Amino acid sequence: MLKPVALCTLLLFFATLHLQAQIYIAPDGDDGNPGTLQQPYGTFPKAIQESMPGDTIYVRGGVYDLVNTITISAVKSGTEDQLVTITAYNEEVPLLDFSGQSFGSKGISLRANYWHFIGLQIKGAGDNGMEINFGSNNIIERCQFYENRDTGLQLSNGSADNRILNCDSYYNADPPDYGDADGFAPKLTVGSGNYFYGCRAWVNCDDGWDGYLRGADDVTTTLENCWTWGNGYLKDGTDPGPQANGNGFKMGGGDNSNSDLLMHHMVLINSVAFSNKNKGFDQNNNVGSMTLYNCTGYDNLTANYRIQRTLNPGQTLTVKNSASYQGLVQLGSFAVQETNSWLAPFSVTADDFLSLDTSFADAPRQPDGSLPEIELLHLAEDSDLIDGGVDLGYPYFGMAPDLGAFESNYVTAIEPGNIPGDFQLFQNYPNPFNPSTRIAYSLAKAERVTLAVFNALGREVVKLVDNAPQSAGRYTVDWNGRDATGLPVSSGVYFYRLTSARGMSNARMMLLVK
Ligand SMILES: [Ca+2]
Ligand SMILES: [Ca+2]
Ligand SMILES: [Ca+2]
Ligand SMILES: [Ca+2]
Repeated sequence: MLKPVALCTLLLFFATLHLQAQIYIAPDGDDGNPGTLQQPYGTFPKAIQESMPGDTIYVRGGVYDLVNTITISAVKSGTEDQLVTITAYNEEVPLLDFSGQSFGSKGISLRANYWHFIGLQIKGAGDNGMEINFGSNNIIERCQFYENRDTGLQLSNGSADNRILNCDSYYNADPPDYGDADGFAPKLTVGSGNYFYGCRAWVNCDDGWDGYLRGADDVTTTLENCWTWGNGYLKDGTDPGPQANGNGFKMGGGDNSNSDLLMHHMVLINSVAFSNKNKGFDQNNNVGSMTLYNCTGYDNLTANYRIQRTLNPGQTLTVKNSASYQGLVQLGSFAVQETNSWLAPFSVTADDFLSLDTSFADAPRQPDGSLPEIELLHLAEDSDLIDGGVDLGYPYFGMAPDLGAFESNYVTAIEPGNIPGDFQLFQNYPNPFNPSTRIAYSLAKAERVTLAVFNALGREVVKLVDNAPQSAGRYTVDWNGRDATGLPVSSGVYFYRLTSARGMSNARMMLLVK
C-alpha cells in the first residue's frame, strides 16, 4: 500500500502529466460519448467527474432540464495555477433550468476551490441557484441567477476569496413566506475576502445583497460597481409583506439584534441602490467597519442610507464622495464624512442628473459582460457634484472625483487619469473658447512632461508640449484651436492631458466656433 506522501507525489506526477483537456456537454449529448465537440457528454456530473485542474468544460447553448443538485466536491478542486473552467461555448446561452426540482434543493453546490464559471444561466432551483459551500478562490463570471426559490447566489461555510464578476441575480423568491431570498448573500457562515464587481441584483423578494451573520465574525466583503434596486417585491410587483425586508445593500446584522456584536466589514465602491422597498444602504445592526466611497442612493422608500448604531471599538464608518437624492440619509455622528452631496456646499435636485429613468437598469450587458452604459443617475454637465469630491486613490476624470457612482465622462475614449500630488493640471481659460485658450499646470519636481489635446473620440489633435524637460514651477500654454498640421478644428468638446513618468491628468474644454 502506498504511503500518503508517495500517493501525493504520484498524484502530483499525474497532474503534471495531464494535458489540458477540452470537455463538451450539450443538452442532446450522451454520457456514453467521449465528451468532444462532435460527441459531447449529456450531463454535468459526467463532465465534472472527467475534469482535472486546467481543463475547460464547454457548455453548449440550450435548455438543460435538471432535477438533481449539481455538486462539485472538494476533490475536484483546481489549483491556483490551473483552475477548472466551466464556460458557455462561444456566444451560446446555456440555461440550467431547475424549475422541476423539489422545494429545498439547491441548483449548484460548489464545494471545491479554484473553479471558474462563465456565462451560465441558473434558474428555478428549489433553494439557492448556486451555493458556494466550503469553496474558496473561485471566480463566478457573467452568470445569471433568476427565479430561484431562495437566494440566487449564496456563500456559506467559510467560503472565502471568491470573485463574483459581472453577474446578475433577480426575481428570486422563496414561497410561501418570502422572507429569505436575496440576490447575492455573503451571509451567515460566510468567509472573508469575497469580492463582487459589476454585479446587479433586482427585485429579489428579500434583499439585493445580504451580509447578515450567524456563525461567522470579523469577515470582510467588498463590492465595486454594483447596482441593486426594487428589492422587497415579487416579480409581478406585489409586496409579500414585512418579512420580505427589501433592502438594497444589507451590510450585516446578527441574531437578537446582533447581541453577539458580529462584525461584517463592508467596502462599497461606486455602488448604487435605488427604489428599494426599504433602505438602500442598510447597517442592520452591523458593528464592523463600513466604507462607502462614491456610492449613490436614490428613491429608497425608508432611507437611502441608514447607519446609526454605534460600532465596536476600533471600527469606523467612512462615507465619502457619495450622493443621495429623494431619500433620507441617517448616519450616526461617529461617521467619518467628506464631500457627500448632503453636506454643504452641495445641493441636489433632479437637474443634477442626466436621467432618473430607472427602466433601463436591467438592460442587456455589453459584449464583454460589463454593465450597460445608460444615463441613469449620471451627472448632468452643469451639476455642482462634478469634481466635488476628494481623491480617494481611484481613477477619476477632470480636476477631482465627482460625487456618486458615475464619474462624469462625456466621452469614454480617454482613460480617466489621476493627479499625483507632484503635478497639477488646471482648467483652461477662457472656457468655452474661440479661437484660443490658455492651459496652466504646475510641477512640484523637475521632470519631462507632455501636454496633448485630444478630440471627443480620443484621437490626438496636437501636442502642445512634447516630452520637454521642465523644472519645478507653474507653466501656461496657449492653444490656438488648430491641429498638428495648422488647420483649425471644428466646434466641440476636447480634452487635454498632461503626462509625465509619474502619471497623467485629464481635463475637458469646449471650443465654440461662431
Ligand atoms: Ca427577510
Ligand atoms: Ca435577506
Ligand atoms: Ca446641484
Ligand atoms: Ca471628475
